[in-house]
Amino acid sequence: MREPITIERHILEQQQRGFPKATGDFTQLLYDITFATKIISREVNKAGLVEILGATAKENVQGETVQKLDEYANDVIRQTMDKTGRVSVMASEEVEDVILVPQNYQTGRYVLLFDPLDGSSNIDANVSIGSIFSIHRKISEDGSGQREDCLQPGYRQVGAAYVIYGSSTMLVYTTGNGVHGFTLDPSVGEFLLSHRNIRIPKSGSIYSVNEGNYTHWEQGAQRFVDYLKSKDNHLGKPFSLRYIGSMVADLHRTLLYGGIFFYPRDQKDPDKPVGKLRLLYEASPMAFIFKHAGGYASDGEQDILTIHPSELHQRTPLIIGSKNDVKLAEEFFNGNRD
Ligand code: P6P
Repeated sequence: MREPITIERHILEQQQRGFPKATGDFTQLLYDITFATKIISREVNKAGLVEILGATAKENVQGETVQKLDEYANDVIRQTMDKTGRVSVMASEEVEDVILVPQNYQTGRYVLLFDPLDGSSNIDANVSIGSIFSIHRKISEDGSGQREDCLQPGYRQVGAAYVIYGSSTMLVYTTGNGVHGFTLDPSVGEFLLSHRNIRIPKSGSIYSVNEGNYTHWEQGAQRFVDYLKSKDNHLGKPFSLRYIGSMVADLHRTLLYGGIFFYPRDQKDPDKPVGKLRLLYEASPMAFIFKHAGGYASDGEQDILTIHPSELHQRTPLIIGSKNDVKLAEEFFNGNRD
């Protein structure tokens, strides 16, 4: 029997190996995140049985209907994290402004950005959904954290993680020293190491995009998809299309199997000219994870991790996956290839 390695032990070993002088705050912050996601997993996995499915009467800052589980997940993460003394400020996809540490509680050295439940419009159909986390160090001088601490480029992240609530609940994280996957064993309530040092194939044979938006795309994106579907591409056969419409699920498959996922800019919605996905708590943490698994993420012109954010909820086109496939996409998107 393989020795069970809990995520707690793995995080500690990573810290001892990488940051021997660390205070343990970062390690504890990661533990806190895993605790919050265990609670969310419990609710997601019984959602069909208790009155927590469906939508609230509210809209979030994105103008999207807030699902009951969205709100629940957001509250669980905020309440788990905001009094630990490890974060200075947080930002959530569900909350318009930054989330400050409550008065009379100690602030910490870290910044947590999160999408509490991505893909939540799929909840009622029992499609896999996920939580996404991005961790930065505080950079502002004074005690309490502030907006500028959240508006950092992705290359400054010190950690990133996602949890996929699917046929099993899996947590995938990196602190810059490889990408590691853990599967929740609900019988003991522990995340156990199941995918050691995940590496994405350099090239793949699967593409993942909502082709329903084809007519709204710029020409480069259209030509790229035409190329992928032709038998004259570099594979000599058409790519397979897989699209779940839940980013964490689509990206988890891409990370494990290889290939490319993209949500390009489109003219479909004048309010979202650069595409639908958000930079700070979706594209950036996923780009950090894919980078440390040997993959790459671009907005069509530049590495996602080099973008300097100006707004908490700013959107970005996203092309992410096997490095060779994303670099090829950039050539089409830039008009250097047709
Ligand atoms: P579309 C879910 O709402 C989400 O934010 C991502 O999880 C997913 O990749 C995308 O939107 C799907 O968007 O326009 O294809 O339905």
